[in-house]
Amino acid sequence: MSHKAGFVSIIGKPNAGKSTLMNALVGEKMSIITPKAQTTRHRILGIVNTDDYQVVFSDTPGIIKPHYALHESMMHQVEGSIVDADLILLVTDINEEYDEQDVLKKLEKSEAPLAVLINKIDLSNEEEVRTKAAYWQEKLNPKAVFAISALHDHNIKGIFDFVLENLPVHPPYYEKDALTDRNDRFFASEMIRAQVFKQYKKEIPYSTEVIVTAFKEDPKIYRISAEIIVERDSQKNIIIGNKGEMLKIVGTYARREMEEFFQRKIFLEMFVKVIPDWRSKKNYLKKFGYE
Ligand code: GDP
Ligand code: K
Ligand code: MG
Repeated sequence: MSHKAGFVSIIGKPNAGKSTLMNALVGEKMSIITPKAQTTRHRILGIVNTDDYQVVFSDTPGIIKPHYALHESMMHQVEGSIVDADLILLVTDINEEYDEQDVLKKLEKSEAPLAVLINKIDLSNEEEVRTKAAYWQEKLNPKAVFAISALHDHNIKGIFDFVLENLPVHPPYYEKDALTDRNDRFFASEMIRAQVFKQYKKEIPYSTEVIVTAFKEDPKIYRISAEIIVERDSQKNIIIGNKGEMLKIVGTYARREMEEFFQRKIFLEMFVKVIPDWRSKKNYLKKFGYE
């Protein structure tokens, strides 16, 4: 018996359900999920291991036209994951329009086998599913088309079986106990960022970055310090809220998520800092981990 291993790239437009799918496939809350576009800013690996195989899924930012240096970094990460891919899963929302070429152009960078996943079929009907499946078959001639609901775990096993069938014979790329390429600091900052996306409106989530500045692991408690970075003073006031009440809400929910994720008590302190136009400044982007 020969060991299989490979990279499986999950790509698509913003909000198609890529991160929900990734979490369903790996069985962990690895990627943050919110109803807002551009929640995912990095390529995040989720690794599934058995004795016989190692599947390395890449969750990626939704494909958009870049408006900031930040977006350019996000799109480079998508392209990197497509170039590396042994297999590509294109996630589409059954109700989204697909007239422009952004996503399809990116796919031209790879000859890896492709499956189109028509997601959110719980919000649609059989006739629409048939129409969309025929549309994708005609448009991209993929190796397979799946109708799924990532949120309701519908047909996820079918995708996993397809992935295993199409995975190359190869030794493992990572340690066989690795679950991801990201560290605990990254996941802590993502859990705070998820709350920023959920609790604030308009441009606030998009103007915010979260950096974990200290992560101290005591046996019974993790002590975490984080900076919430925004672009303007007015945004800082909104993040903090009247008498600090908004920041307190963010901290409470983020702490709960962390306690579940790390299976530890968490002490969390947060500071809000203004860095004008950080999204357009290459030096800050680099410092924040966007290559
Ligand atoms: P991403 O931007 O492509 O990573 O999408 P997310 O995974 O963050 O999901 C965007 C939104 O779509 C979230 O509110 C999800 O709960 C929702 N969503 C994802 N999959 C499904 C699905 O199968 N059915 C429904 N109804 N909603 C879904
Ligand atoms: K999203
Ligand atoms: Mg996402």
